[in-house]
Amino acid sequence: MNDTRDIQTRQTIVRLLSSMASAKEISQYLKRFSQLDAKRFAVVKVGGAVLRDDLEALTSSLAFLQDVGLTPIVIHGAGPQLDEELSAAGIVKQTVNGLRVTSPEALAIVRRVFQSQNLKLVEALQAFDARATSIVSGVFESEYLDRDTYGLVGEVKRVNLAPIEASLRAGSIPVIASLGETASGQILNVNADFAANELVQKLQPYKIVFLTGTGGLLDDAGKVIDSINLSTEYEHLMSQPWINGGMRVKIEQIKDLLDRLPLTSSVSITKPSELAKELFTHKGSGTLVRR
Ligand code: X2W
Repeated sequence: MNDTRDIQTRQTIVRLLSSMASAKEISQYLKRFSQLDAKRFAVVKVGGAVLRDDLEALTSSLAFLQDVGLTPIVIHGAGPQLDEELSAAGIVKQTVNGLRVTSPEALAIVRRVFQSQNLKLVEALQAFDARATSIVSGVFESEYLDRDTYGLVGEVKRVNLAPIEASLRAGSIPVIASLGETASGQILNVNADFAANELVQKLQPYKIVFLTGTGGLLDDAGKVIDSINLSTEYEHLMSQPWINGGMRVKIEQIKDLLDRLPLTSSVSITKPSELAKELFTHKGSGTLVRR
């Protein structure tokens, strides 16, 4: 970072953060995060809807983290973009248990869309003077989930950190697409929440953040729920008629993720413009899910 940018960045940081919390509070978090090994800081999952609707806030929030010396690991989906492109190609959407049944014709489009969405974020970050590395293969070693049911859909068997570590060593934000590949090199469509889950198990990061369009899990009145304690609230929550399909899958996945992590782990669901608030203030933002 050059001197002018350094000063500008500091000023931006002071302005932004002083509106959120005390300097003491923010410094505590900054210190804690900067003492962590780079790959243990944060995994940030970005839904396709966020790439479509909130790219500017996403880019500035991620670039901001890099400016304060923290490099998040970004894994993204592309669900709505895939819906659109596949439908434009005349491929009718079919899902089983929330997963897209993927034919060979569909896979060609899935690969193209993932690549273009990945580059869109990387280029937006670079245009913001941030360093970012596009990673669209080589991370998620996969096998067919159930070929008869889902077609070319993968489940992750092993996470290869080498491309991510190389990016982090260069101080560059790894931007990872959720495409998998089999041992014989067949590319497979992997649900981005599943891929994020496996990445988190492998890295055991300090912060796990899901960025969504809604900025958190919503209650029956459409208001963001502050926090959920799965050990006492899971059954009750899942029995509520207003929990829709997408949210049900999300809560189940987060439960599965937290069940496999230390008890102290938590997941934050927020929106891009509130990422810094979530990371650097006691109050946080969005929904905090604990075990
Ligand atoms: C997902 C991958 C994209 C994704 C799909 O085809 O939609 C499967 O369902 P979001 O935006 O994070 O939902 N893959 C197998 O998960 O994107």
